[in-house]
Amino acid sequence: MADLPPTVEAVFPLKEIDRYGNIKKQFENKFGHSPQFFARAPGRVNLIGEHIDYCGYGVLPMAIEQDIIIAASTNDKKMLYLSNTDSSYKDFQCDIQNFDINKTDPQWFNYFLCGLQGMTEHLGLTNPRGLNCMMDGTVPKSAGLSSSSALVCCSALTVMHANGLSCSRRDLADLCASCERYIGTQGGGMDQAISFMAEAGSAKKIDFNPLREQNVTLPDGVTFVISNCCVELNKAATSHFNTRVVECRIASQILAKSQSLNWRDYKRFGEVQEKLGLTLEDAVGLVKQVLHPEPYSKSEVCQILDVSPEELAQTSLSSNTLSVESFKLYDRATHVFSEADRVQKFKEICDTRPVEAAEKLGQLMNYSHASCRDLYECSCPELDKLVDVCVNSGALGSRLTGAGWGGCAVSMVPTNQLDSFLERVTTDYYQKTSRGNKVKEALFATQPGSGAAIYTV
Ligand code: ADP
Ligand code: NG1
Ligand code: MG
Repeated sequence: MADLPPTVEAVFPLKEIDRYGNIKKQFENKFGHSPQFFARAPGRVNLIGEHIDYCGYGVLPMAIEQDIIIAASTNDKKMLYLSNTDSSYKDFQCDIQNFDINKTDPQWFNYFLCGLQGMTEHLGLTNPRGLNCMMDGTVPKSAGLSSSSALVCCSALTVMHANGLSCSRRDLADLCASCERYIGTQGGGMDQAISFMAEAGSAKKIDFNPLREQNVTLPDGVTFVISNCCVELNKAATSHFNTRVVECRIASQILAKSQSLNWRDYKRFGEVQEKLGLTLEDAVGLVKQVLHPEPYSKSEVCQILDVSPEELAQTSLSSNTLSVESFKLYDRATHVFSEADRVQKFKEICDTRPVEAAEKLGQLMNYSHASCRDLYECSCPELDKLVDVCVNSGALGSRLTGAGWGGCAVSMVPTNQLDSFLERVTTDYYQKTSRGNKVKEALFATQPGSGAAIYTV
């Protein structure tokens, strides 16, 4: 069936042979036998549409070459044995059916457990097989390229295949979006969707509820370049991410209430907009009319929604945002509606190819970054500096990608200026900030890569 993740015999591209060979060798050293199969799931770069998937709006990512690979075999001991080729990630073992996912200390193996638990529940596995796994990752971690989701997706795929089962790519994407929330972050479904649905050579417009995808052909003559500002932020270890999710939820509920809707039925801007039959432009107008630009205190929110703080915790907060006291509803809502509009415009330009298409796309990327920086406040000084350097080095557009507060920028660069762009960014960001030794893994051109797959041996 075309919709299943491909299961292919392990004939690897030449440049990958050494990597898979090394993972196999490390697996054999650890477990004393050869792996039965490999699972692979890629990270992604989001070209535009930041922090809007969990509000119900479409996004425009593409898979990258960097990925998580798991070499695996089954065991009869009902145990999970998990190792990593990077020895800074310590070995982990637990009963395959009996474990806890720690939300307050999100260590690496907890992301694997998210995939394991999601798959076990989804497939109704009453008797899952024990697993021996060796993991290898090349997605820069905590840098907005979705190393966490690549890991969760790869884990789910491993569990599925080890138990002789199959599941469509769409179901896998939906289920992994849900089960990554066991780690505590209340994200949307962008990362898991592109990891499973990606096709080499094409970016995708991904829409949600229900999950849908369309190929987007990027303009000729430009190359997308990723640059990591080298500041890391683990989204599950802090409340930055969930605070934004919660601000959007509360703003949706206040907008719904202002229009006499039953606000308890609403959690996302997209649902409110649809119910009211508004365009995105109308929705920005409604924000101006209903919300005030100054931050809202928790007591003001409680007063508007006519609930106690305890009730607000139930209707709107997450466990790690219970003590947040100030909510910037106006700015967050304005970002989401205007960013959703930029995604639509970006797709339209890719589809219709007007004159100066690449320049127009670049401008949308620049506006997106400004909105993330100023309205959503999910950038950081190093990332802002890097985006400025990218624009001054010849990028037609540059913006933070992924959740932010550190991590990567994505820039659209005329292919005939790629070499000079890379040189200038190296000098003006990496060397000037004493990060010159990191440039090899931090700055690279990228192409739309392929989606998750199983390789049998
Ligand atoms: P990202 O933006 O990369 O998704 P997150 O903060 O969501 O960042 O997740 C990063 C976490 O994922 C890391 O702290 C680590 O626990 C886990 N992780 C990422 N890559 C690997 C890897 N190669 N091996 C083990 N764990 C990894
Ligand atoms: P990263 O940066 O990959 O952890 C997160 C969310 C996405 C999306 C982006 C911001 C998860 C698993 N991922 O990505 O759903 O909201 O931030 O656009 O929560
Ligand atoms: Mg992540």
